[in-house]
Amino acid sequence: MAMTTADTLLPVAPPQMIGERLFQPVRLGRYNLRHRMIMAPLTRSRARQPGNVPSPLNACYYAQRASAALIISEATQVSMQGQGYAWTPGIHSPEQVEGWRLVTDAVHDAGGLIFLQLWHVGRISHPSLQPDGMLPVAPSAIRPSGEAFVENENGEGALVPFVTPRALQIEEMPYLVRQYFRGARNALTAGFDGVEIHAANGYLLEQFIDSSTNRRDDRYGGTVENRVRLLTEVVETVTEVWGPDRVGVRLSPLSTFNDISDDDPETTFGHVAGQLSDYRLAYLHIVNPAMAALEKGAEPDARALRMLDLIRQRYRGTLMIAGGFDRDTAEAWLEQGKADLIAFGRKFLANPDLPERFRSGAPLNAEDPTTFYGGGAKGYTDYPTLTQERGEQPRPCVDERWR
Ligand code: 8OZ
Repeated sequence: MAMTTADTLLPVAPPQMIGERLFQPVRLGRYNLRHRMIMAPLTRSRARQPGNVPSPLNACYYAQRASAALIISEATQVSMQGQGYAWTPGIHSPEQVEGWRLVTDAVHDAGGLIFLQLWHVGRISHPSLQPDGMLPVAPSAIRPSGEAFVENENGEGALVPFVTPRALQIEEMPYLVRQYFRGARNALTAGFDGVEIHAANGYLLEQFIDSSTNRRDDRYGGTVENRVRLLTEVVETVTEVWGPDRVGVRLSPLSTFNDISDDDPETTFGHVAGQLSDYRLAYLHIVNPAMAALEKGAEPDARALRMLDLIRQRYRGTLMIAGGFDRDTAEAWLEQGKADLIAFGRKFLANPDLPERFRSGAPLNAEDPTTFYGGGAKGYTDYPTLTQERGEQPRPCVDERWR
C-alpha cells in the first residue's frame, strides 16, 4: 500500500483497513457491484461437442465463482468464422444460446452477475476450424508467426502452423458487424447481464487497430481514425442491443501476444481510449502492460506505466485492469487511483471463493497449467473452497443436479 501522511501517523494499520478499497462497492454501468474483484475472461476449451455448446459442467464452473463482483465469460466466437481454437464456445447457434442459458441461470441462482465476451479471432485461426475449410480472414493477408490450437484426427488437441489469411473485401465489412450484432442479441436471449467486446490480444478488432496487421488503403486502414472504425461500428451495433451501460470493451496496449504490434501505440491507444470515452460504456478493460513485472515482483517499466496513465487520462469512465495482481498490488493500484476495478484470471480459476480468501487472508490454491485448456472436471470444477478444506460438503453443483 502507498504510504500517505495518514499512514505514517498510525503506528499499525488496523486489520479492517486491509482490503478496504478492494471491498468497497462500486457502480458499474447499470449495476451496483458489492466489491471490486472481477473474474477475468479465461479460455478453458471445454464446450460440449459437436457444436461448441456450453454444458452443465460449464454452468457448474461459473456458478462456483459467483462471488466475483462480476464474471466475464471466456471468449466466445460470434460465428464459425470467428473461431480460432478447438472446443471454445460460440454464441451463434440456437443450441449454444440454450447452453449459455444453463450458465446464466446457475450464476444468477448463486447470486452472481455475468457478462459474455464477444470474440472474432480474425487471422488467429486455421482452415480446419473454419466453415468449409476456408481461409481465416483478416484486414490484410499477413501470416502471424506461431501455431493454432486445433483438434487432430484422433480428437485430441494439436498445434499447427498459422496460414496466410485472406484479406477482407470492403463489401464484407457490414457482414462482420452483423456477426457481432447477432452475438449481442443472442447473449441477451441467453440471459447474460451484459457483454464485453474483445478488442485485445491480437484478434480481429486489434488486427484492424494495430499498424503491423492492417495495411489497408480503404476507409478501414491507414489513419488511426480508419483503423478504429470497425471497433466503433461494433460498439455502436452492440450498444443498440444492450444500451451503453451494459457494454464493456477490452484492449491490450503494448502487448505483442499473437504476433501483433503498433508503430505508435501511444497515439493509437490514446485515440482509441478517447473515442471509447464518448460512448459512456459500463467500463474499459485493459490487459495490464505491466503484468510480467508485477508477477515477478519487479518495478513495472516506465513505458507501461505511462501508457496506463495516458489511458486513465483519456478515458473518462470506469477502468478495469487485469493481469499479474495479488491482493496487495490490487489494493495499491486502487489506492493510487490507477484503476477502479481489478480483474483476476488464474487466481479465480484456481480459487472459486477468491474474494472470501482475500477478505480473510487465507492461503490460495495454486493453479495447474496442465489442465487450463481442454478436458473435463479435473482442474476445472474440482479446485476446493475454504468450506471444503474445512471438511464440509461442497454446495451441490449444477452438473450433479442436472445430469
Ligand atoms: C489463451 C488461450 C486461448 C485463447 C485471449 C481468448 O488471449 C484468449 C486466449 C488466451 O484473449
